[in-house]
Amino acid sequence: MQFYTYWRSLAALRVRIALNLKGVEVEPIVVDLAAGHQARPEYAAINPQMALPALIVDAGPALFQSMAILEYLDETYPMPPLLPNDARGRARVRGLAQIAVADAHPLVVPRVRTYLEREYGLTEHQRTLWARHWMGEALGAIEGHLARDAATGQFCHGDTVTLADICLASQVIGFTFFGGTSSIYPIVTGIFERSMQMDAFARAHPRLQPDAPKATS
Ligand SMILES: N[C@@H](CCC(=O)N[C@@H](CS)C(=O)NCC(=O)O)C(=O)O
Repeated sequence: MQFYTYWRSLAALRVRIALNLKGVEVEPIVVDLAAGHQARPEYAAINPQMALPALIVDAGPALFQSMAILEYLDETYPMPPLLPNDARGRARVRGLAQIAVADAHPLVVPRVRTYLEREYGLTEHQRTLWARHWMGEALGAIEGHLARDAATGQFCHGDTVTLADICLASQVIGFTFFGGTSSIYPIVTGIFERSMQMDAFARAHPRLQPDAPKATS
């Protein structure tokens, strides 16, 4: 399987965590989003949306959209399961995940930040405030749902990892990219820290990817 990825991509991060949890080996192919390489014809031919991630299975066409890829992986590599076995539980897990993936993340992707700059002249600082605002709103909403529901356990839904924890991790890490501090969301923070103690999450961290810029002291 070829996995089109970039260190800073939150959507690719979600898939990386799932691949690690399932023990699935892939061949990573880096598409440099900062350099705009997602718009190159060779990548547009793989994913006409010109967004990461994409996963080529059995010679393609590529799978696209991180949630669709996560569910594909869960169906084809059932252990460990990433969705509860009851309909209500699955609806809750998907609901929590979608607050991050469907509501917040789309507002902060490079093409939206570029549009805000090009069409409205927003400075980098203003674009960062925009992104931090929407990422924080989502974390606040997730915190509210986690706080009020007895189904919350060591993780978002009970005591085992689900899709919701994967999306929560990408949301928290993304928030920090824009200068946010997630400690004001204590339940979210507890679940994030427990998740990051797991090897599958820790290894997937953007800063640990081979294409990430080297840390400067
Ligand atoms: N909803 C999509 C988001 C895909 C997406 O926008 N990915 C970002 C990186 S996290 C991207 O490649 N953006 C390219 C751009 O905005 O130009 C998913 O979850 O896969």
